[in-house]
Amino acid sequence: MNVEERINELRKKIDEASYEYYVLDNPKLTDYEYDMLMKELINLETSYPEYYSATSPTNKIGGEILDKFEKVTHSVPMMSLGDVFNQEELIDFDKKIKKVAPNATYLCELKIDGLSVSLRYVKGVLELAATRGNGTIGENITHNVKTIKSVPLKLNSAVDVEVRGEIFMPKKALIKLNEEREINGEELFQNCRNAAAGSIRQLDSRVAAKRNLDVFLYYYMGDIPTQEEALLKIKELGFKINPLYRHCQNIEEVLKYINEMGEKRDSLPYDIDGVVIKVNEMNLHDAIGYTVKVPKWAIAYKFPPEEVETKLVEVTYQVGRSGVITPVANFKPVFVQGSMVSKATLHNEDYLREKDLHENDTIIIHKAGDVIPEVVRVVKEKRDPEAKPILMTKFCPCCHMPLERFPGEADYFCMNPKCEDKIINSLIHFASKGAYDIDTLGDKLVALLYKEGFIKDISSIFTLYEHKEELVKLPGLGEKSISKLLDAIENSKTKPLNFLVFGLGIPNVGAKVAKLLCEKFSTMEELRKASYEELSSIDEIGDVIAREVEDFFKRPENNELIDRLIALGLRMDYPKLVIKESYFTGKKVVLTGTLSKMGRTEAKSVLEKLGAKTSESVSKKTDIVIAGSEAGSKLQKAQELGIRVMNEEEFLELIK
Ligand code: 3BD
Repeated sequence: MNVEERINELRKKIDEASYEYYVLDNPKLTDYEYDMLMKELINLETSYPEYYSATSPTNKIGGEILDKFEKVTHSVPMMSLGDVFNQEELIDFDKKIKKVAPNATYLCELKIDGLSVSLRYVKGVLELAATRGNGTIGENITHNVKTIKSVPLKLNSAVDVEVRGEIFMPKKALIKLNEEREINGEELFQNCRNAAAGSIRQLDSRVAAKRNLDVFLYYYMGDIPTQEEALLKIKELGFKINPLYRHCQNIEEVLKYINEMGEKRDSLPYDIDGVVIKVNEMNLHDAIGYTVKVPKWAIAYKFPPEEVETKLVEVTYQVGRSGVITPVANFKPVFVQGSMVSKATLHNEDYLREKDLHENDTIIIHKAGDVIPEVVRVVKEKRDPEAKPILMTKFCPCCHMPLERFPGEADYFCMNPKCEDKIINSLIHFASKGAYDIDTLGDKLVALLYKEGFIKDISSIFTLYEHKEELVKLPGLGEKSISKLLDAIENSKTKPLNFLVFGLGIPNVGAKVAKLLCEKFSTMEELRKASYEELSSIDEIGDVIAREVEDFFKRPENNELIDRLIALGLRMDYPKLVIKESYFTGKKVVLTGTLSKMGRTEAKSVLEKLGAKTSESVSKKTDIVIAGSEAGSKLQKAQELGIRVMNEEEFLELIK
């Protein structure tokens, strides 16, 4: 078998395995076998770029980055759906249908809570994926949709076809994503739909590729007698359809379906917000008709968000490591959408005021996007007329110092640097996963060691061994657990600098920013003397962060802490890419077309080692475009913008 044949064979095998895994949810290969095939294919494609193919499964990892979203006009507008909220309204819908089409039956589907997408295939190859937009004009999101594992880049037959469906983020993927975002200090997504929308609106497809999006298709554009056959046709083409659809003969069966799905709702791995009921027979659709953009032959039955009543016990206040004060509603535990909850954040003073809570109030709780409990409202009718309103505290719940709220800010802060809760929470943060990650030094142990006077600041964690005799006597601890703890502390000291920088708790410096800082300033010595100008010269770092970092390292107490950490032997450097000074150093380079002597990944890595920044799209900021054979629109754009274009020979000459 020659190379080309092997490449084709690998692509076919991987496509089949992906289909079994992601569409059928029935893997036939182990992860290891799959990874080995993928590895071999990547190697071959890198060594033989002449066999590049836009539909190769290696394209699933993303790579394309856009400057902006392009508008696209749908070949046929995407319609809207009317909705009903109860049985009566649904029975009304049925009556109207039956007047015109007494023989109609219903095809019921789950209403996936995601965002609509249209996929266009030309000769069996995915050519365009677009959002719904206003129904007529949407946005081109092909680069991101290509990274969705269950979306075939190529169909089994070379047909021209358009299908539509709903992109969604599975519940588990949202939980995982929010955990990461928490560590990185990024805002959490409130629900699966927002997370899916935020992910599909990424210019960088490598970000979207990591978001575990998925899509159920439900609409086939073509001649087909029934919606049920449309679903089967879509499935046959190789797409994923939601398996929980049902063909109902009458409205009674529809109501039964709705009730069953309502029961199932919590246990499904994705969010649904209702059921869509469609007249199954396509030849009846025109007779039943349309109102502007809304078909009269279909309707959405919306489920109510699950709301539960309970009693407010008290509002308490938490002190964050930065001193930020968060009011928290504590209520009688209730079961909401699959779990017991007893607390919900009230965010800040303005939010608290808006909710208008009074002592002992009866309150309604729901879970935003199945994850985060929220106080929806107070049941005013059940309020004791004597009850006092609950107002934001003006004093720190821990150290009792007056709080400060700065103009234009929503939060109150405890400004006392000696506030114990602040210190304990910053120590907890330092030891936590994602930061210095000291195994076995959990939240409760940090609090205990602080209260008992063994740790006062970060550096004293590393001198704990001096107190071993006393530590083993602490309640709940013993020789064994203390030895384990001390070992874990000692072993943590070799972590690269970025974990320490994150652990220090500089305002606005999350895990990601810490890494960026260390990539630029590879040692603590360099970082601590970096100026505002140098800091803000990092692309992703803006004014605010640059100012915070500079301020942090200007403070003598912080510098003294760092000096102590250096003396205690913590690692103070970040393993840096060794950059060889060259023609490319500091230049922004875009690769396009096919290089004959080198794969794309290799070329990129060579350029980065020479200090170039590579990017996927040509803009005014690009310095050089390296154009291999069959370079297309990027080359054209470079020429339009008057950017230096280099061919492969020149490139190879310069990197010799
Ligand atoms: C789903 C229209 C029709 C083809 C019009 C009957 C309104 C969002 O799972 N069928 C589904 C789902 C959505 C649908 C249709 N079937 N339209 C459907 C749908 N199983 N979610 N939608 N849409 C999709 C919408 N989206 C944003 C703004 C306004 N309307």
